[in-house]
Amino acid sequence: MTSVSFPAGFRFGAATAAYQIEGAAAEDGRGPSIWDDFCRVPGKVLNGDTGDVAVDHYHRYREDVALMRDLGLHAYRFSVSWPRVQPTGSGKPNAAGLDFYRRLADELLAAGIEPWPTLYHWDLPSPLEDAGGWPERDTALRFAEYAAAVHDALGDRVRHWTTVNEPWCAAFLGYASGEHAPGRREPAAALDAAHHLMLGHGLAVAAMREARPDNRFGAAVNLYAVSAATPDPADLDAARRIDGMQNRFFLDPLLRGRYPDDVLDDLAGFGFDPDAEDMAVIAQPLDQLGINYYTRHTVSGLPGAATQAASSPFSAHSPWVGSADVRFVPAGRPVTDMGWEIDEVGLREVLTRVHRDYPGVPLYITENGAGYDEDAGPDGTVHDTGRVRYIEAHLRACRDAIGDGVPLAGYFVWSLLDNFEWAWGYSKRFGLVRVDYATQRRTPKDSARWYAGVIGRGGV
Ligand code: IFM
Repeated sequence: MTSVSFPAGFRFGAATAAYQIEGAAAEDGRGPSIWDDFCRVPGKVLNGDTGDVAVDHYHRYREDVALMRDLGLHAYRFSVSWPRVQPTGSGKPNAAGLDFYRRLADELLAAGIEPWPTLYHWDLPSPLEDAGGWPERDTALRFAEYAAAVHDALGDRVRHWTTVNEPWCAAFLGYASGEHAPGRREPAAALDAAHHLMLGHGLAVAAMREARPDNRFGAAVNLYAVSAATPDPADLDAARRIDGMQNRFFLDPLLRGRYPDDVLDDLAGFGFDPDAEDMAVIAQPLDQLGINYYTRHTVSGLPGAATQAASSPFSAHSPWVGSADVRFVPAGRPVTDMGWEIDEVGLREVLTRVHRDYPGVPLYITENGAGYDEDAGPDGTVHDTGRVRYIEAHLRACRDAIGDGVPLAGYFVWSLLDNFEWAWGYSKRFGLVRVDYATQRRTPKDSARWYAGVIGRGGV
């Protein structure tokens, strides 16, 4: 294979999220979140796992930053736990919570690593869910206040801000299929949740930008390549619908200030009637758009089509509001342990499509990586060739997209560390670094050493 280099200034990083790694669930004033509650409902998370301890990053963040420095990471994407900063979801911030993120940011900066916080990676404070959660407009207002408080504390040392992570998951897995917290199965409420997540994003960007116009603001959306299983009109329409709900339902409001007409037509009957005045708020100019990419959806609208294995252990209900009858069809590519087909061509496709249809925004891959449950040797080493192959192929696709003219400025591996994989508990491992959950011992996998080489050379 030929070697490829990335342009000077391209940022290589790795990503995590608070509930998945921090632990310390009841320390220093942290309040409960919907994930703390959800994990306690029997049958919601595999093996009854919880994020109570996770990988204890709250206490081991110095060791983890040292690992990042050894890898040569340019940037580290982490999320801020809302209930650590505002234990009840509103009101005066908890000083101990803000202090943790200040210490983390300072440790990163001292190691020469840029901190990239995300303000919402799914851990809504429980009292806000008790008041109705994301389907309630007030949650968006509370989110903007919380964002402003974190930004006020860290805006002097943190330049790149991501508001919400994967609003599709938060809205549709959380409120339509119920596979994720808070576990509700109310399709119409899920649509309102999605709208309010984007409204919260817009309000937060406006507030933070007013305080520090020189900071950079964006959101992170999970985008998929979408293909029709066959040229049959029913399959082509299924692809339009899934692309509509997964990709355009978020990209159009964020970058064009409106929902796609065909998607609104598909949703007739769900009472989705977003406030027209919200659209300009949602469409704040973005300094960066984060794209999380893992796989392609191949879909069919034909009743007899084969269906792919479920992507969550508890996915009996559909997250596809308005398209529950669409089938997800195996296309025969190799899969990771998540059952997700490996398709790096889809990443190039997504990047060139976003650049073509929504031009002018610097793009970052804010997540990409592979879940494999590899065996560790007695010394903790893991020869994770599958992960190396996955990341290398996707990095090459990124470089191809840059060659196509896409303004892609950075790439973050998901994830730095093995961690709590939501409904799958600790059964799926995405880390560059192996964590022995019994001892919390960290051991860089082969992929970590390989990625360090990529960063050192500026290419693969
Ligand atoms: O672990 C998750 C992350 O929290 C959000 N994006 C996808 C990852 C892998 O499922």
